[in-house]
Amino acid sequence: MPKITKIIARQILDSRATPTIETKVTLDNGIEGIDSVPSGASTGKDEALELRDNNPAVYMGKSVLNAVNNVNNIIAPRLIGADVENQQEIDKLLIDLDGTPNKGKLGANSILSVSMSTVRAAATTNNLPLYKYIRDIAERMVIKLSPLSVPIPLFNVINGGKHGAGNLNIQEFMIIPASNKTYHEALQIGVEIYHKLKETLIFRNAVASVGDEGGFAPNLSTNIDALEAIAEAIRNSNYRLGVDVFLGLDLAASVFLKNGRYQLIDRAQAYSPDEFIEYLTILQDEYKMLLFEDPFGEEEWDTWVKFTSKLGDKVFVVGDDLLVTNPKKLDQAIKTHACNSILVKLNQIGTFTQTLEVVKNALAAGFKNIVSHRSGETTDTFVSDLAVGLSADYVKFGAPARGERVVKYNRLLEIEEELSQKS
Ligand code: 2PG
Ligand code: MG
Repeated sequence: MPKITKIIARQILDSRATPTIETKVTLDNGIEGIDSVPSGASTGKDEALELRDNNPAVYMGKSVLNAVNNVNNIIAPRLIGADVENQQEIDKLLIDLDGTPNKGKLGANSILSVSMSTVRAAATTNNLPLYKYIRDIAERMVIKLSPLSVPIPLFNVINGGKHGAGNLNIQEFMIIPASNKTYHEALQIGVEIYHKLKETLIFRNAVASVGDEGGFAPNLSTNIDALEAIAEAIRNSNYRLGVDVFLGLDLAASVFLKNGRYQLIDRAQAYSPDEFIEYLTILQDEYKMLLFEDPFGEEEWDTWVKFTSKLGDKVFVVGDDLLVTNPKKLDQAIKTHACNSILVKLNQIGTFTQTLEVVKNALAAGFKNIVSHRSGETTDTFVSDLAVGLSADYVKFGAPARGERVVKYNRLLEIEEELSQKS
């Protein structure tokens, strides 16, 4: 029974030059687990609290020294001597130590960094790949998992909204390889279309620099222009839209919902909720859309319900800001049929065990689960192993470009190879 002997947190940087927290857990057999936590830009209002120092003189208020201090001086003394294999107990202790519903006292960033690092240290001490250890925990929690395989990625190839240049309202324009592809085939599709898209954007005289998630942040004037550029890139590739590859959108619609209406740059007049449902239905048909994430505001439950009853048998209607990986919100969505898929983000809820509990409930209700990064990332690959361990239906790790995204895709390649050698 390996015991925790040391926990040390540090402030490091994420991919947006913003401080975040990394924690190292050491065991009595010398084994270490190190993980760091990501950070969102378009956050749901009910996410667990990300503790920042808010001192404008230091890193423009974004430093996380209080969160670091909470790990080193409040959490560590309580966890020294704990059995690292008892993750549920560890997470319960972290939750109790914080004592607030949204981890507002110690910060979800400090709590999660410890939670992830203990899982990793326990996996290593058991001589197991992280995904396998995660799967073993999930099985012990009686989560209904599909067979072990590497999920298909959703590639966010154009970054708009809060991740882009500020011109496009829609946050993520995604390409989705068909589900009959293997992971490495899907990766190749994503990469080849990504390069074709760059050519297409250059041909259109649109700037081909990238946004927060490695997708292009072009100076196009409408959201439809972005979809057209992607459709053209696919036509110029070896793949067929609607056969080999589909499209998806994360609208993060709360950002452009103003006074009950959805305001896109594509037209002067804002859409009423019903008109917006109609608009998305047309897009679905024209662009072979397979997925809509946060198509409506996070409080607009009635609109979600209408949309899901209309299109839910054709597309994944994904709750991200709507559900914030929170069991109560998920419950509401299951009861009302507001969506049919959940975006799973560890730092929205703040511990490993709670994340698995949410996934358990989602799968029991027949929801699809998509394991996701955040727009502010580190080179941590925990989410790759989490996705495989939980047999996620999809992963969402951004574009296949930029180190903090690519490292996650590369980890999946490694796992795919390992799994194929075993079978
Ligand atoms: C999202 C995410 C990740 P952020 O909205 O799905 O792509 O963005 O991390 O900024 O919330
Ligand atoms: Mg989202």
